[in-house]
Amino acid sequence: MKGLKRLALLLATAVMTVSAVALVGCAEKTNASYSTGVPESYADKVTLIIDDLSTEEVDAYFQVDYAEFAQDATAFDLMEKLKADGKLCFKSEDSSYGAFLTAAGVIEGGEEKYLIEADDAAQVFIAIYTNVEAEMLGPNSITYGSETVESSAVGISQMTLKNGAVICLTAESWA
Ligand SMILES: [Ca+2]
Repeated sequence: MKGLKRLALLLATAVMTVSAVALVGCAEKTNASYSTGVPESYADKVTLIIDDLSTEEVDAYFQVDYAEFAQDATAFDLMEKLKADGKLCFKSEDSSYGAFLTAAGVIEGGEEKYLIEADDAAQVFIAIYTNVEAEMLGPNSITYGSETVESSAVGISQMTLKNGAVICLTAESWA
């Protein structure tokens, strides 16, 4: 009887050890806070894309359920949520028309990794695109799978969201 109890205890310890290893393995797999390429679907989601246009693929995208946002939520609320969730990093300055983005990137291995950055000396700024009709300005557009985004007519703090919204950030030169 005593022997059996000890065996049961040993087994339980072994199972716990295996579980702990499995959890660590899982955490490592989901370490990336973002995806690359074009999303399979935009339905019922709000998508934020960061695309360095000098590389062919979409460098990072994030998707959040549309249901998580209030009706009057802005694209900046989306960015703040992703930042609070430890997935996105960005730099912004306050301006008279709300936040002015100067850099955006991902969190990788707990570190901030900026993918696009504004650079006044090089005349590079963060350009913002959207597929929300109210703010689509054109004529610049980029197509990501089934969705086409156009230059936003307003700043990130004034941009609205919708079910299936795609907000895209790139770095572009005004020169
Ligand atoms: Ca790219």
